[in-house]
Amino acid sequence: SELRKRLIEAFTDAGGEFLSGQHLAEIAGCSRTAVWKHIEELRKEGFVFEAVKRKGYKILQTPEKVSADEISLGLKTAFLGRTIHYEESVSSTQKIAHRLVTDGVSDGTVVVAEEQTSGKGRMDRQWHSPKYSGVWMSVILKPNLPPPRAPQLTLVAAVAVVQAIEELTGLMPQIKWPNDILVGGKKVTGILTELQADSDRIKAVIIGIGINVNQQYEDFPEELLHTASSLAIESGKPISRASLIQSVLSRLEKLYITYLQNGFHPIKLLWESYAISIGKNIIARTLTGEIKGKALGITEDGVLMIEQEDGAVRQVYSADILLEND
Ligand code: BTX
Repeated sequence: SELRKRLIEAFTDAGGEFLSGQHLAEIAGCSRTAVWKHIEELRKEGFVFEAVKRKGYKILQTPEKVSADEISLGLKTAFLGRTIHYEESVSSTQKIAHRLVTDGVSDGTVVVAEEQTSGKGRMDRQWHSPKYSGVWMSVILKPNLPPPRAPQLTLVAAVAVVQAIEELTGLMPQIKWPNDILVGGKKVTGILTELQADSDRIKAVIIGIGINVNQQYEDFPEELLHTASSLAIESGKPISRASLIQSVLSRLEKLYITYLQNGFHPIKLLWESYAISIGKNIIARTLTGEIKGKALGITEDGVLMIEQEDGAVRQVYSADILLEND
């Protein structure tokens, strides 16, 4: 709107200084309440403001897009993300990636969107993916491997994301098997790995990575407030999504090459160094029931081992994990 344009111009002229609500109201020709509402709207579009009582508002960041150009500029990979498929708004980047695989795209193609209207979690759950505030991407890999090896790639991706978050924010994320990345006990990232395969060979794995980056508390739906967080909330500063994507891709490429050349073992060691649940009492909710016991670690295949009270060790291929004191 015209009014919002005037507000943006005022902030641009202010060059990073605080502008009082009163002053903004005069410039825009509206009430202070209306100014506040428009600022909320701008925040939803990716502007980041700091609001301080009696000082007013200061602009911290204008919306940064994660277009192919923005990601390519400065990307240090050999093949990962060399082809980027970018969209403003999609239902799910996974869906697009599946279609691209069927059409025959090259190994390492990445699909990125500013927003997902029905982002997918595991087991048909939803992944909340608001506009301009997160990394919503799908990475297409075509390893020459049998299908049962695919879950290991989820763990490869988890290590890459943890390392990228550490690099960009200084935070110390932890991994909850198999695919949750937590900061301060709250979920900041989810990973969903899907397959296209013949009976004995993987045609493509599609690794969906969702990272909460610049959301503020108000951007999360009520039901996620206690379990989810964003990198901006946890680190107290906005994070460049394009830089984060570049870092994830370059780390993922390195780890993936290590994995193909040397197998899962080196990845397993890294993964365990970030794992939160190992050695703790957990409950694994699987499709067929609950398994309770102590998480011993993961096998050389990436499968979770749980020691039950009677001493029996169970292997868990897919489950949701609760720490017993959660
Ligand atoms: P998951 O099944 O482990 O987690 C889904 C659950 O997490 C939801 O049921 C909800 O409770 C919670 N949740 C939903 N949205 C968020 C969020 N933004 N932050 C924290 N918790 C949330 C995890 O599945 C796998 C998610 C992969 C998402 C990526 S985004 C790019 C790609 N495209 C796509 O559609 N999915 C993947």
